[in-house]
Amino acid sequence: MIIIGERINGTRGNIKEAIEKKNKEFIKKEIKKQIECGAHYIDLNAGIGKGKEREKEDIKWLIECLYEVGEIPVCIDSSDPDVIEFGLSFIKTSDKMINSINGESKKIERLLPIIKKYPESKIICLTMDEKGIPSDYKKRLQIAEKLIEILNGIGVKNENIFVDPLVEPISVNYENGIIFLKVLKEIKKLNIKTTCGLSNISFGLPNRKIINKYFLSFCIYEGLDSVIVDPTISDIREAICISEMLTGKDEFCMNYIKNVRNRNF
Ligand code: THG
Repeated sequence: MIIIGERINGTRGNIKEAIEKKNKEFIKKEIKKQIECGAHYIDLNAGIGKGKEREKEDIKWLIECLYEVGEIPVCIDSSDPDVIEFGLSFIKTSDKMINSINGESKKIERLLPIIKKYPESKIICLTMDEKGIPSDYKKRLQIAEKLIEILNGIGVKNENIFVDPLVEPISVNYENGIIFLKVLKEIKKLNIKTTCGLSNISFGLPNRKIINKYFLSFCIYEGLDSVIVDPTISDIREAICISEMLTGKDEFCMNYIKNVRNRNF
C-alpha cells in the first residue's frame, strides 16, 4: 500500500496558521512525523483561501520546508493547474504525484502540456467532471476510462495512473460506500492503480476513526493501491497491515509479525 500523508493541508486549522506565520519548524515536524509513520509521499496542499498568487507562493514555501527534512517524494495537491505547474518546477525528485486531473475539458486542456513535461510522474485522476461527481458508478467509470485513454495517448503508462473513485460521506447518502467500492472494483479490472482520500467517508458522524478503519479494510479487499491518510493514527497503520495480511498480500505474515514486534500499532 502506497501511503500518502495528508497532514500538510491548508484546510486544517493549525497548518493554515503555520503557513500564514511561515512557521517552518512546525511544518517540518509534521512532515517528519508522517515519514516516521510510514508515509511514502507527502501531500502538499497550500490552499488557505487567499487566492492563486498566495497559493503559488505558499506551495513553493512548503516544498522548501520539505527539502529541509529530506528528498521526500511530493504529492502536489491543488485544484488549480497554475499552482501545480508552478509547484512542480521546484520539485527535485523524478518520483512525484500530481493531485489531480479530472474529466473537465478545461482542466484536461490546461494540464496535459504540464503532464507531458513530467512523463515519469504519477497522476491522480478524479472521477468527476464539469457536472460534479456522478452518483451513478458507471458514469464515474466512463470518466476514468476517458482520462486513461487521454493519458495513455501522451505516453503515460498505466502503472503511473492512479484513479480516485472519490469517497463521499456515508452520512449524506447511505450508498456512498458501496458506490465507491463498485467503481474501485471495475477500475482494478482495467489494470489501473487506485487511490483515495479515506476520511471523507465518516464526515459528519461520531467515532470517525473506527468508520475509517472498517472502510479502509473493504477498500484493501477490493485492491486499493494507495491511500491519502494520516499515517500518524495508529488505527490506520493497523488497518493497513492486518487487511493486507488477511487478503493475501503478506507472505508468511512476515510484515504483520514485524509490525507487532516493533509495536507499530
Ligand atoms: N482525493 C484526492 N486528494 C484529496 C482528497 C481526495 N486531497 C484532499 C483530501 N481529499 C485529503 N486530505 C485531507 C487532509 C486533511 C483532512 C482530511 C483530508 C483533515 N480533515 C479533518 C476533518 O475532516 O475533520 C479536520 C480538518 C481540520 O483540522 O480542520 O484533517 O479525496 N485525490
